Amino acid sequence: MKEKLFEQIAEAVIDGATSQVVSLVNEAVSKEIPVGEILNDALIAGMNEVGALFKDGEMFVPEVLVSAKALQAGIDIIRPALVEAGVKAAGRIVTVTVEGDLHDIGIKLVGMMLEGAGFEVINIGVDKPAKEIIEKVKELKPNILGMSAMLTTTMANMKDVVEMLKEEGLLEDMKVMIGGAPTSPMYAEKIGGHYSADASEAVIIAKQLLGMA
Ligand code: B12
Repeated sequence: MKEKLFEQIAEAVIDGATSQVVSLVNEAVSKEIPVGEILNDALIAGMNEVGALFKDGEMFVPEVLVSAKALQAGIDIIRPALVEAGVKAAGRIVTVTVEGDLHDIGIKLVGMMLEGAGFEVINIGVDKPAKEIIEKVKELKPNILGMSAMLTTTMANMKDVVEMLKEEGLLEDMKVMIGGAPTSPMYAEKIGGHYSADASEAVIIAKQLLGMA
């Protein structure tokens, strides 16, 4: 039964048992379970539990990183199928983590879900200063810029990027999506972006922004 398998995969992510995640995800794929379900109901479910355990002080950063590595190994297996499941490129999205911030697990998940939904996604990395982000936007001409910040101290850098985009007239043909723990719909509205709480919602918002939903 797939529910049992999902539970085992989630457990393996929580335990940071990479080889177990790999073999269980391979098993799920060989049973032709839809990759979207493997991602959401098994892998991300496990990582969500890791987040909850971390919040409650029952897991610590090194363990979280081991879990994240196991999660990544699982994601790597289903990535080609996820991308294939998407239709033709629905638009180009550039993703980035703003200056001062090294967190990229969340934004990579967002990117993967967007790829799965048919978008072309280009991640330009972490700790990127506003100027560099603007240069990349000019070069890559995305339909959407997706920015991530996980620290209250780095969140403000998103505002600088949006202001520079406005100054350069780049917001006329492009939308900005933001996310990450300290951000909120109110903050997004304040700076002139669009918020989404998680990777699944990011797909819905991106489609809405491009008039596809
Ligand atoms: C893993 C982790 C790390 C790893 C990062 C590894 C990596 N490669 O990403 C390491 C160990 C490096 C790290 C370092 C630090 N961290 Co840290 N970290 C975390 C942790 C435990 C999990 C984050 C994570 O990956 N979650 C899993 C993913 C899937 O979820 P997510 O990131 O929230 O992303 C989802 C949504 O937010 C959303 N989303 C995210 N970005 C975007 C972008 C867009 C466009 C959209 C649409 C959606 C979206 O969609 C994602 C998928 O659903 C969090 C705690 C937590 N519960 O969040 C702390 C946390 C974010 N870290 C914290 C801190 C303080 C730090 C350090 C300062 C610690 C230190 N003293 O050194 C450093 C800062 C380093 C730096 N300059 O960035 C604090 C931030 C507090 C704050 N409010 O500012 C947190 C909240 C922990 C805490 N409770 O104190 N961290």
